[in-house]
Order: sequence, then C-alpha cells, then structure tokens
Amino acid sequence: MSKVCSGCGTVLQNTDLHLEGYTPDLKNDLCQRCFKIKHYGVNLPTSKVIRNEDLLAKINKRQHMVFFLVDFLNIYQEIIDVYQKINGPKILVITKSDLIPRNIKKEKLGDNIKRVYGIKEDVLMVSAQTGENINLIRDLINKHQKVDIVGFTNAGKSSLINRLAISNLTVSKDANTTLDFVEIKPADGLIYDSPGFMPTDFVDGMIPRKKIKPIVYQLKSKYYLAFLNFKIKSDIDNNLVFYLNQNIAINKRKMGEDLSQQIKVKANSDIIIKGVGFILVKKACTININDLKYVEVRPTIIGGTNE
Ligand SMILES: Nc1nc2c(ncn2[C@@H]2O[C@H](COP(=O)(O)OP(=O)(O)OP(=O)(O)O)[C@@H](O)[C@H]2O)c(=O)[nH]1
Ligand SMILES: [Mg+2]
Repeated sequence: MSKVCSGCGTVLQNTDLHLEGYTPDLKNDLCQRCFKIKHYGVNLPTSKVIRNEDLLAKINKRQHMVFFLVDFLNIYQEIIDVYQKINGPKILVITKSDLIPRNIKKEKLGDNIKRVYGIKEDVLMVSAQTGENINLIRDLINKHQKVDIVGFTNAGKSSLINRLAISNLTVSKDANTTLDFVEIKPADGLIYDSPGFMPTDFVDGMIPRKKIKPIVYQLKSKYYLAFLNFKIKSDIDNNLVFYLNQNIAINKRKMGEDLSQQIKVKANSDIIIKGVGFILVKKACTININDLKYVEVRPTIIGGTNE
C-alpha cells in the first residue's frame, strides 16, 4: 500500500513537484505542502478538490458514525443541507466554542440551532482550544468505535482530532487543507479526518482567533455601516448587533451610496454573511445591502422571538 502524508492524507510521491503529495524523499512523513504550512505558515494552493456530491457519497458509503462539525459563526443553509443528507447515525458538533461570546447561553444556543434548522439529533459544543466537551467526544468514540469527522472546510476537524489523539494533522486558516481521509487511533476506537466540503460562495480567511465580542449599533436610517466590502442599512432606526472577527473594522457613514439590493427581515433575524459571521437585527425592517451573494437570513439563533 502506498504511503500517505500524515498531515493531509494524500498519497506521497517523489516524481512530480507540481502534483499533490510531492516530497523529495519518500522516507518523509509529510508532503512538501504540509511541511510548508506547518513550518512556514504558507499555504500552497492545491488543485485537488473533491466535489461535494462525491465526498457525501463516500461518507455515506463508509457507514461509520458521523460527527458533523460546523463552526459557530458559520452555520447556514447550504451546510445544514449537506448535514441532512448524511444517511447514517450522526451528531452535529458546534466547534470553536471558545469563540462564543459570554452573553450567550450555550444550552439555549444549541436548542435554537435545533429549532431554526429542524435538527433532530444531538447538538454538542466543543473547543479544540480549551478542551470543552472533549471527554464527552472521547466517550462517544469509545461507544461507536469508528467515527468519521466531517464538515465544511475550516470547521476545525483536524484541530479537534489533534486535541483528541496524539496526531500531527495539518491545520491552517486557509480553505481545503486536508485532502483525503486519514485514520487516527486515539486511546480507544478509530477516528477519521476528512477533506472539507467547499461552500459555493463565502469570504475566506475571516476566522476570529479571540472570543467574539458582540458590537451593538443603534443605527439611524440615514446612516449605513461599511465593513470589508459590504455596506448595509435599515429603512427604519434599528438596533444591529454584529457577531464577527474583532479585527474587522466597521464604519458608520451617511447615505449617498447606492445600496440597491433589498431584503425584508422579521424582528430578531440574523443576517448571515457567509464566511464572516452574522448581524442580529432587532426590529422588522427592510435591509439594503450592496451585495446579496454572500447573504442569508434566518430567525436568530441568539435568542428572542422572530415575529
Ligand atoms: N478559536 C478556535 N479556533 C480553532 C479551533 N479549532 C480550529 N480552529 C482554527 O480554525 C482553522 C481551521 O482549522 P482546521 O482544523 O484546519 O479545519 P479543518 O476543518 O480541518 O479544515 P479543512 O482541512 O480545510 O477541511 C484554523 O485556523 C484553526 O486554528 C477551536 O477550537 N477554537
Ligand atoms: Mg483539515
């Protein structure tokens, strides 16, 4: 059997520098790409992309218990749709729980996620950084023996496994790091890292490192808020709460820009900006935004009723 890279799972080869799995010496455990990510923090783009449908078919064929990981800031319909298509036994694991703001009660958050997205299975919050609920995950692996850790890119699959076992899987803030299934043996049972599903439209590289501090704006209707390449306003004076990476600057400006795209939102809705986070809108209103491509609206998962 050919040797695979212990960082990303791709088959190692020493013949083509430009293809996946290249290493100058097959005695190495890591491919050159993983070596560079780990030691220099540089990410080399890879042409190896698995189509979401093919990845889903592979996971369903394996018939292992599935832990579907999703990052708290990045829950949206496309991701839940894939979760719902996993046929066998599964649980939804909300990762990076260390980033969840202090004002949010985790139990309530879990219940809201189940209600908003119609999830029947258990929802569990974990953190690879603080170790929250790691022992619970360990117990579940012991119980099920073979567990596939799956989810969209950057959900934190490889990081969670490194926390659970003495593994050296490659982790990075860039998309598409893990390239194939990798078998890892923790104390008991077997866990498998997997390549991430790729979202259709998302803003890459905005994952926060520190706990999120919600930023509240009492926004008058004559102003709009600008952040990254987005501009957003409400047609009435409104209360907007931003849940995103603290390093993203938000600027208040007077109208004058053409924010041509519109969505009507109910009271207590989250406006999701895929890959970035979400904005809780308190009052029912019409939201104007310059680019709807990355935007989705849902009843808030933070609390409050969505009338
Ligand atoms: N704050 C925090 N960051 C995390 C946690 N787990 C992962 N991250 C960060 O999230 C990013 C992605 O982590 P990975 O483990 O590479 O994610 P992945 O799901 O394996 O990604 P792919 O291999 O591309 O599918 C990295 O920048 C990690 O440092 C966590 O528990 N807390
Ligand atoms: Mg990975």
